[in-house]
Amino acid sequence: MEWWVSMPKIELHAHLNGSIRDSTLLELARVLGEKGVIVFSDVEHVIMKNDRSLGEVFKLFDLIHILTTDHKTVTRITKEVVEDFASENVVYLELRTTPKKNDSIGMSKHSYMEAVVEGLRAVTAVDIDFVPHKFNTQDSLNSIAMNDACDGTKKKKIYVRLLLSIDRRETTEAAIETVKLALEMRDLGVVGIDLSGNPVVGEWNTFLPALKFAQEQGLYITLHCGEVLNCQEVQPMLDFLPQRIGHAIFFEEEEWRQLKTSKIPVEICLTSNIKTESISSIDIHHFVDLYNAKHPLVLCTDDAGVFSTSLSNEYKLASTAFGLGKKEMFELARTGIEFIFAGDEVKQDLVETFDSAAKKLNL
Ligand code: 6MZ
Repeated sequence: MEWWVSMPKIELHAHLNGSIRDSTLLELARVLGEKGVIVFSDVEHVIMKNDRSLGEVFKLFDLIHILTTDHKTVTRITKEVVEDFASENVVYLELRTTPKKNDSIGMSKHSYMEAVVEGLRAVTAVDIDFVPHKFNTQDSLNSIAMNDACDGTKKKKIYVRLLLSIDRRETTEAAIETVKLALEMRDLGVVGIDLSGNPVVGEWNTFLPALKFAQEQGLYITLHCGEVLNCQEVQPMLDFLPQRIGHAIFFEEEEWRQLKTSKIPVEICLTSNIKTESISSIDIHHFVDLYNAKHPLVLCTDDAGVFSTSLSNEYKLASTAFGLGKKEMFELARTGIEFIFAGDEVKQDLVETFDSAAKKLNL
């Protein structure tokens, strides 16, 4: 197995509906095609298209949401996405998703999230730890003790924590509803809030009250920041001091300076940035500057399904494009532990996982 696959990795920026297998999307589309809800041949073409502008990506999400937004499907894709990440040795996954409301099928934001949690419970291929230990009761389904299978062999183990996304199309009230839901679901592994969605839609001030409330309540926060050129937003977002930001592409000189001083960790999504042409070529990607400045950063997939990538592939790509060896890439992955939205116990367990992998991989 190639080292970029076998080494343990930490995924901190993965959107649930962007991480679905193509085969699952096609199957769902075929079923809706047979019911006459969509025209399968039109949709097949859109799903299989490989290069998309950022605007086209958001059109695709509207289509994906038509295919996936019922409780059973949400449960299914959650299970599959977790198992896919675990199969490439992701040992800690923060999965983010936008709670959705659809009255016509009796879906509330709460029931959507229950379906997601049901998907976590349905994971069988690996051992999953998704309930923070302080909330873990004896009859809780997830447990570290499960790690030792009856036959003495060890199953792979993955930690999963959830972030609830506020979509930039939402109102202040809707955003606050999402934060309240996150607070209610803390005992089911919800640890924070993400601000995402089409970056040319909506305004920072609309979301600020909800984000402030989340911050006051002790939820972790990550913001999509500088994904497009927007002179009004980057500065207030950095001033807000989120625990992490995603992308950080369109920054002015003063904003780079502020970012580096604040040491806010950046979630870097190479393939996503290249495929959406937010960055014209990988050799001018800001990864290089941030890496050389020893700024905290973590490689992530963004939307592994939509961009046909995987976290292993992102490590391979960075290694090749920036001339970094196996040891440097392993160390880069390991530093991700510092930026996760989980407690010291989880961090310590991950340190041990990386230590033992270092021995196995001769690092
Ligand atoms: C901003 C993105 C995104 O939440 O339905 N999303 N937001 N920038 C990106 N870069 C390409 N990729 C995904 O997953 C899909 C949703 O995540 C956000 C969008 O709001 C998209 O609708 P969920 O599980």
